[in-house]
Amino acid sequence: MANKFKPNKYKPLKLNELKKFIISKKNLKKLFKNTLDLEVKEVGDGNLNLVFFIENKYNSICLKQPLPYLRVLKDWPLTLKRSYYEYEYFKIHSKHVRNYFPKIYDYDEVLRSITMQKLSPHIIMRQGLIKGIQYTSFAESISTYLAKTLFYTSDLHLKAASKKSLISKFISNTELCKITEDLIFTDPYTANKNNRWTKPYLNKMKKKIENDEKLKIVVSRLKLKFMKNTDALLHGDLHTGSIMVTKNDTKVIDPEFAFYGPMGFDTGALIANLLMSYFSQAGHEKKIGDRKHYKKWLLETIKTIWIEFEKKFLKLWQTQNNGDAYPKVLFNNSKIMIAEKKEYMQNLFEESIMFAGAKIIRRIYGFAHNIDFEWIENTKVRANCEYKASKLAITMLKDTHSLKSISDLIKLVKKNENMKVKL
Ligand code: SR1
Ligand code: MG
Repeated sequence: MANKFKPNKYKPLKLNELKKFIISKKNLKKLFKNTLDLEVKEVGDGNLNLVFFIENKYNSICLKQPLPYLRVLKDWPLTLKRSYYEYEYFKIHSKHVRNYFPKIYDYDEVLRSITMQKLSPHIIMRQGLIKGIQYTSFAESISTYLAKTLFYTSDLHLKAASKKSLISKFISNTELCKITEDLIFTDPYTANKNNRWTKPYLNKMKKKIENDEKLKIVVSRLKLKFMKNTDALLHGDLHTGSIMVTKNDTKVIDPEFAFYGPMGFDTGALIANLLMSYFSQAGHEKKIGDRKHYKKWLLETIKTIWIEFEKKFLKLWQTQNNGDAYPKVLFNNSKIMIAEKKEYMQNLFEESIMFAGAKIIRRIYGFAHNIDFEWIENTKVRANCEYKASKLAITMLKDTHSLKSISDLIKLVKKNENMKVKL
């Protein structure tokens, strides 16, 4: 049986071929002392890929394989090359944030599969948040992750030629970027057939969004930013379903949307998803008010993430500023440079807030929704939560300048949570 399984062209792996695949690859076979008792199962429940677990008593690994279409919508074709971008993202950022990734064991260029450590006892963060679990080390970890991944791949750290060569590696991830361009920045603002929302309660709000010309201009400017900015190598889909956690460990997964883009898109994705978790809590309470402390923790977490991210990013800028942007030869921590850095972070904050707003709208009125809201069975309660989140998102997009700091955002979040909603 050994080494017989060497396909020379792509095909989706079947459960009964997995063992043969593992055994055919030395680097994978050696992970298990004995391959006779390998157990395999398919566990994928995301929108895009096949995911398998392969284990015995010595080890457990996870194999992710793209399909040439969306797993959840088979008539939507999608490039297989997305796993290459995922693998490259892991490889490039491993230099600085290896601890925040699962161990990667193999990339198969034919089957396009990535085989990695099976994370255990980690769970998908979104599910933990729905259960009301506090992840007290998360803010510390993810702020480091964001500061390092964004800073080290930016012009502040890299020489222009190195950065351009990285850009060229990811420049063709156009199909995945197009999903984002359509699903986040266009479809929710129009009457697209893929959209859905909690009917009938949010019908009026959906119409309002479609008819709001200012909102559509703001979102279109944001889309342009997404398409043309090349600040740093982004994860591209950094929501709480792309993060696995235990109480004291954080791992980032699923970077197949990776591309060079505006930094605020990654920071914004995270903020948006924590905010949606916050607004969904009322729908997961067993009795009124029993998530009060949890909600407080969520807001503190959002605040700490931003404050720590800013601190860590600025520290890197001070100590690792080897890039061609703001060359050291011109500035030596001068007053004007300190002011410039402050302005840079302020712009990044506002950009993050705006991307976060767009991310919230897409998950309530677009194609792909979040289980934070979806798992609230009572549709009126769900719509109530979603309405408050939408109102916040619209302010974040249209009135960004009124939010000068993360504390301003938190204040507004609390105000929206307490608003009386008539649906
Ligand atoms: C068509 S794929 C829908 C969404 O799933 C991924 O997680 C991305 O967020 C994408 O937009
Ligand atoms: Mg994903």
